[in-house]
Amino acid sequence: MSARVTVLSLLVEELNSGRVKVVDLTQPLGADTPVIGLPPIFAPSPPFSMETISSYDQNGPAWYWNTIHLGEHTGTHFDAPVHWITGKDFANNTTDTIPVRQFVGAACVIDVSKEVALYEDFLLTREVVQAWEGEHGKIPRGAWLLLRTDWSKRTGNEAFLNVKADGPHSPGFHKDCVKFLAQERDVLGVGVETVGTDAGQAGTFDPPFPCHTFMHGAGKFGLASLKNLDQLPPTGAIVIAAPLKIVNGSGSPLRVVALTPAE
Ligand code: 23J
Ligand code: MN
Repeated sequence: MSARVTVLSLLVEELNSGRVKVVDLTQPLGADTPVIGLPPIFAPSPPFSMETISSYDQNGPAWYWNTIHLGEHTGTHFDAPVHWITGKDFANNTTDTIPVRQFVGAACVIDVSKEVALYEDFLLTREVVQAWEGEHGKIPRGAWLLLRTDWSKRTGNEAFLNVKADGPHSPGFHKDCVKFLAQERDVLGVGVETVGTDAGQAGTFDPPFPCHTFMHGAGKFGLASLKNLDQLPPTGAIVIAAPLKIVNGSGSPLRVVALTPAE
């Protein structure tokens, strides 16, 4: 008697042989994790902090554990549609109600790292996406659009947040591109290497924060502060991104992993 061969038993074989790799797209989460800075008229998100409950001591002689305190949108994190006012009235728009099917999706990776190296406020346009589609095929419905900028290779919070006299500078999406991806390609959402899915200067755009406005306004998701996008092919990888089941949560830190063909 032998077990039935299924796509899942084949996947296990491929994982065991190394023909499929698991890539960690997650930044470490700790006190040094950079947090988005907003104009001071708005409430800030606190930095991550951790306090020991016990450490094999009189507070717990055989166990070690901590309490953590953090904003939902800290480090590598998931943005739910309810995060933005444009997404507040959708059904199943919170971390605890999004159908789990949506936590697994194909990845389309657009590499704009060369453009971003030359211009840190680079915005992805619909034209660049369509040129990518000419080479790699049409973005399938329900896929993550991951923007590879190599921004995660910046070392230190100062270079990563890149705040200047006129505010933060980092790449993102042009509003027409966001509408195209959400409405004409029906993506699951967008994932980025920067601190948020909007460009650093997006607070000055019309409308402000167009990526949040139009993605969440279409019931779509966001993934921020990803890394290792340079280890993914343009197509062919699968992303697993399941936020914590926070009741009424607007998002959560999470471990994001990709399954990708080796080589
Ligand atoms: C609140 C306000 C503006 C932005 C954000 C949060 C994020 O980027 C986020 O983490 O969702 S731009
Ligand atoms: Mn967020």
